[in-house]
Amino acid sequence: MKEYNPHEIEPKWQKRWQDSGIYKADDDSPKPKFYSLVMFPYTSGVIHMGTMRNYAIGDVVARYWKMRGYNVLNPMGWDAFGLPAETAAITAGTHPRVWTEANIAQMKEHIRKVGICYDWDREVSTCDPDYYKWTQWIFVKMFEKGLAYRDKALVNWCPDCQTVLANEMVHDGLCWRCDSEVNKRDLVQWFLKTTAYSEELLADIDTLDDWPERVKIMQRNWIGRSEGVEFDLPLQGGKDNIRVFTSRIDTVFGMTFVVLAPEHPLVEKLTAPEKKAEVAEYVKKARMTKEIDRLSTEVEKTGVFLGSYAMNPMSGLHIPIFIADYVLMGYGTGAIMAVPAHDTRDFAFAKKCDLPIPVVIAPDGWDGQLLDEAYVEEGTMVNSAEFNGLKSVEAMDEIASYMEEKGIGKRTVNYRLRDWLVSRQRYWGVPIPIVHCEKCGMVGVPEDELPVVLPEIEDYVPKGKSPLAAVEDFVTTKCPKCGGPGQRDTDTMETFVDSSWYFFRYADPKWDDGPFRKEKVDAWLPVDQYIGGIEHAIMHLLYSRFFTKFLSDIGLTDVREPFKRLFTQGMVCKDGGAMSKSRGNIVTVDEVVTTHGADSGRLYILFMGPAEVDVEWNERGLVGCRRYLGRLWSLLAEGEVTDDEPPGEEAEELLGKVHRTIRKVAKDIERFHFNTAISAIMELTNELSAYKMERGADRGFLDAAKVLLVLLAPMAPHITEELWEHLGGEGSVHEQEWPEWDEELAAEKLVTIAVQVNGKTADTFEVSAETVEEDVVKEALERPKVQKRIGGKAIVKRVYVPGRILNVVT
Ligand code: ANZ
Ligand code: ZN
Repeated sequence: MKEYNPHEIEPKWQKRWQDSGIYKADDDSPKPKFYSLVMFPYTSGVIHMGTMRNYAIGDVVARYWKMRGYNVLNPMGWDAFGLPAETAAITAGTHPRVWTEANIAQMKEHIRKVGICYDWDREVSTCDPDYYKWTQWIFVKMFEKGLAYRDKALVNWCPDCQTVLANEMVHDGLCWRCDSEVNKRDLVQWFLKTTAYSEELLADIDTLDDWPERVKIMQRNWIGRSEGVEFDLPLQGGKDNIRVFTSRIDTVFGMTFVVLAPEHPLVEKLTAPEKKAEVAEYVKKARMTKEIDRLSTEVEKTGVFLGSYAMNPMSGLHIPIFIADYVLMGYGTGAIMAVPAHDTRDFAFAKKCDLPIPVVIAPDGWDGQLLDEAYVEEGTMVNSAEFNGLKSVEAMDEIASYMEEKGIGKRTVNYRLRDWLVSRQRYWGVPIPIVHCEKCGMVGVPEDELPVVLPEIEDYVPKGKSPLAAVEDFVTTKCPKCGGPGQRDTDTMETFVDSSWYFFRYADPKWDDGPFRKEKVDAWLPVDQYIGGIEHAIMHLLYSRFFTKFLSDIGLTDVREPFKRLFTQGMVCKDGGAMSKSRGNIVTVDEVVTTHGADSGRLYILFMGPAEVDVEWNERGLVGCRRYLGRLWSLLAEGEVTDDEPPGEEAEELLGKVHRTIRKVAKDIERFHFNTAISAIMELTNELSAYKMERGADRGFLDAAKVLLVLLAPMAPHITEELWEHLGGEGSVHEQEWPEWDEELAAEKLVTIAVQVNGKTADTFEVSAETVEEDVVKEALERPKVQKRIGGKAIVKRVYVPGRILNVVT
């Protein structure tokens, strides 16, 4: 046969696979199902080796489980709405739709070129009206259930993106997309009520046994459950109350002031006339301060006295009311009882404003002195009326019960999780399917009038207002309820809404009488293996879990958790940073395929390191993989293969190696250690090579070679297919069953090593016959008897007789 030429064999097999449809998932198969899913890409137009890692891993998983006898669903689609399409389109002068469609075509072509086995019959694109019709439908269902609502709120505004952002999209005070500083605005926006599921979203994390621990921790922290007490502080000379939330009710007698968030609705009312100017100034400043700085214990605490007082309902003390930016409107009630002796930030603030700092929780051995810093641990109750002498943990419970009995306050569970702000003042997204009617108020667009099609417009440059508002014949409509004049909502949904249910649609992608049929999704879901980046640990995974619970509650599915197993792959870095289009340090799939071929690229990306670890791109590694495939090619494609039976012992030795390799590769694939799986296959290749040199290509060689091809097929699908055909294999290598391994055959042959020190035997031990010298020496020198004999002297010489004796001379 000719030399190894990936550019010849790869397109050939890609076409054959496409024509034969071997990757189609079968809804009616009697086999057990396996749903393998990679996070679908944003349609940026390029697939680089960083994103390719994701698809390569998913492809191995899908191919492997197919060979293990499963009915595999391995779909692909496009997260096709979103800001970058607009930005790119604005600079290039093309319409976002045109830009997106061109990118999809190109990305699809690149994915085809690397031989990923998606079932393209199930392709889903979120900007396709056949898809977003159902995104809108789900939104209307949420609206009808009160889970989609419109409200005026203090929201995050990105001045650069000219739109609002959800809390999850503000990272350290910066916009997750463009890194601009986010500020706050009072705006009327659409929210999805994620908080209706706080409890369940948190509790069900415990059922996700096959999720990475760190993702579960991030989700738990984000939901942020906190138990405490909520109670009202009566205001002096008014009927209003200030409601506070505390997780430390045991410290209530130490409250010497109250702090409101600067944005708190009572601020204006509680500000004394002579304080108005100062307060207004402070509020303005606070609004411009980043949240991260506001919460930091490092930053100096500032605040303003409002000139009015409230009462501590437990001690009866009258205490001053302040505003300070370290209290946030978005958490708890937006107001706190300040206990300077036991809270670090309150302490700093009290010091600065010269407020009293009475101790109410005494540390062990406390002598009544004032504190140098806040004491935040547990202790014994003091200065707390009838609760004195109790342990603070007990007092926590007793005080809470007391307050509940007296009707002063009540135990509550507070969550950090906020409702999800989903409306955006941008063009390229799903129109919110709501009509505003003077008579009926807000009306959800009924199913038979969906989709509300995103109109084609010329001017979609952001102006801080929805571009759709300028499209008169879009806005003007009839109220679906009363038929009177109505106006369409002009915001669009953010793209995380689109991606919160796409994995359901793959199970029934063409259904047009609903988002999907229950029997289809209940047969395919949950996703057996989800693979994606750690950057989605919170947003996408949380929103998808929320959607799943909602869809289940309205009877569309029995599934309550969408992703059974989750794997987060590490990043591919180059020049000191993660590969990304914006950083300009990418290696594209296209260039790798063009220079070295798809199989080499795939093999290298899997071989670079453990799949969960970040790795640095290195061209030489890629070349090495190409070389390996070249060697494999000459080994199997050159020379005659005979039907001769090999002699017993030699056949047995090779067979042992084959079975050990089958076992290792299977186990490694299942735990995402593709790199060591590939090493094992490379070792087997070397063994075969030595065998061929000694014995020639006989029957034993042929059998082992075929197994090797099957094991390598999920990783390098083209070359294995070609060589399989060459060796006379039946059908496609990808339709072979994963070979069974025989533990007995796979058992390692053991040998006994005698360790001699200066010619005298010090110890003997057993190792696998295949252990290399380095490991034998290491183990030998660690043995106590050997160490004793050496007695700390330097080793000047050592001689190893393989499999028998190690002699060291001191
Ligand atoms: C009094 C107190 C005394 C507090 C003490 C702590 C220690 P977690 O546990 O995270 O839920 N807090 C409440 N609402 C706040 C807001 N909007 N902005 C900033 N801080 C707020 O935190 C609950 C605690 O955080 C509450 O308990 C409150 O301070 C503060 F020795 O109340 B604590
Ligand atoms: Zn109406």
